[in-house]
Amino acid sequence: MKLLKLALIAGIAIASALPALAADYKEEYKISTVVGAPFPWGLAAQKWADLVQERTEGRIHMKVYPGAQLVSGDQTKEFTAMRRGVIDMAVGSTINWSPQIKELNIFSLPFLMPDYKAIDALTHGPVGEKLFEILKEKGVEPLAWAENGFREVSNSKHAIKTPADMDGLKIRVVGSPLFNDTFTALGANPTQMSWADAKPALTTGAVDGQENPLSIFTVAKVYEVGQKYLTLWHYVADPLILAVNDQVWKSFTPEDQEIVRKSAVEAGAYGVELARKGLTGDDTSMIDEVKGYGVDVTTLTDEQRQAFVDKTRGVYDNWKQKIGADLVDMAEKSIKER
Ligand code: X2X
Repeated sequence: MKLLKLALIAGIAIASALPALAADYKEEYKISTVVGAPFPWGLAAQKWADLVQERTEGRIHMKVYPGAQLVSGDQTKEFTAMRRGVIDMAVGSTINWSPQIKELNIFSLPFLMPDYKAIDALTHGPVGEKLFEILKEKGVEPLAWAENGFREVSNSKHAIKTPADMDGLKIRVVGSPLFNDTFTALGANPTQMSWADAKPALTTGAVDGQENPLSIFTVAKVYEVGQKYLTLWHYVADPLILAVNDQVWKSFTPEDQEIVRKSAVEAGAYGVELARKGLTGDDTSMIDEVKGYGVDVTTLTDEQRQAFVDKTRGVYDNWKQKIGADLVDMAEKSIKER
């Protein structure tokens, strides 16, 4: 009896001296994304999983589930599912999480961010920090930023050069009411639907147009479903956030947390690089690629762009209040000082 007690105490002592054991870990951690490889978004998620697999020597095995399949295709439910632990991790668009986190609508304020430096000034400045604090309060551990990209508008009818060209166009938009307001202000007829429903709706002509980054436009071959006219207007951009459910995060040892975080930062930076490929500096090969598919590409002059800014200013002002004027002021300042 005494021996047994001793053995037990020794056992407990050994167990408590050990860090949280890999044996406590799940066999698989599910990462939700809306699109998988070869989209930059999916490649970033895959890179995250690969780096963690290698660096933890398989202790943490992460698998990408694209197509928002873990939330039955309803990408606007992704954040809630992650918070509740239905999914373990996500590489999610700020747009898709904005129904739950109103502050994430900041990236969807029309014409807030004029260029890539402006996106970086937000994600890597005080605005990004504040947003991560908010996400932590909501029960997820945000680790890093990646990027979907500047969202450009396409349609099947005619070139869009002025707000009047949008009159009555049926445009598929994503899941935040802010998008409805923006397109309504421009005279278009917005319809909210998931990405899973978007391509079929474009194919049948149920909608005339859509807005998405060029990496989505090309990889998903959106030009094949009648989207002959594309306008580069840079009106909003959606960063992606790499995040982990809070309970899952806390179950990792400090050493493994460090690996998962560092890998997320690297995978995110890789994703940003891919998302911007052919769209920055001297390399505009992505635009040539799109033209090569027979798409009529319109680049707005500053004056033409201003007409869209003016038309959506009321939406901007209204949503600035909804998002939080302090946060938007902070964003405006970061962009000015970029
Ligand atoms: O649904 C979209 O348009 C997409 C793929 O860009 C997002 O998930 C925000």
